[in-house]
Amino acid sequence: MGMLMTKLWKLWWSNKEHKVIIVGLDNAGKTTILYQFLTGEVVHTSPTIGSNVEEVVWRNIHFLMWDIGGQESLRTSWSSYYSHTQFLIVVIDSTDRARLGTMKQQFYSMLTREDLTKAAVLIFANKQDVDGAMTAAEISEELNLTSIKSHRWQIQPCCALSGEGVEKGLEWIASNIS
Ligand SMILES: Nc1nc2c(ncn2[C@@H]2O[C@H](COP(=O)(O)OP(=O)(O)OP(=O)(O)O)[C@@H](O)[C@H]2O)c(=O)[nH]1
Ligand SMILES: [Mg+2]
Repeated sequence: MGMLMTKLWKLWWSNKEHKVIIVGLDNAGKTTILYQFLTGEVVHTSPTIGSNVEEVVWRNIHFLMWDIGGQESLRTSWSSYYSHTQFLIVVIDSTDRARLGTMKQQFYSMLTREDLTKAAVLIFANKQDVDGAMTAAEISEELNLTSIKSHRWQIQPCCALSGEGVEKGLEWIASNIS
């Protein structure tokens, strides 16, 4: 009986879908990251109008990932995706110093949302391949991440084009499934 229960539990757990939403300003690399997760390859992207959704299965864990368009006119609609979110992925273009403040505002306003209180937060410091890109440590300091006590969070440098760092982010997410 014990064995059967264990098997059933494992089956149920592996079939359970974990909701992930991917946000960030336009051009940050969200869609590129989504398809890295899905295919391990770079796809040609154009700015996302609305959202893309894909089921990503990684080490037998099922994720339903929503990649939401980041253009200014679309940001007010982000909140319609929040309910039941288990993981929030924030993608930052590490070359875009000028708009980090805008992203910070968006991010802190998200952290106050009741429908995101249970979400763990992964921040991708993307485009690390570009010379002069801000490091994860710089971004962390700029966003004052260490002050965040309300959510579990992690910052991960990555390059969505080569895929470097992307899987590490997924590993962190997997290790924070509750
Ligand atoms: N150099 C470099 N370019 C990247 C990287 N990741 C994405 N890009 C490029 O950045 C551009 C925008 O990528 P997208 O994935 O479409 O960006 P997005 O965040 O989905 O943008 P919206 O859909 O408008 O919100 C594309 O030209 C990508 O090829 C990276 O790690 N390094
Ligand atoms: Mg996109």
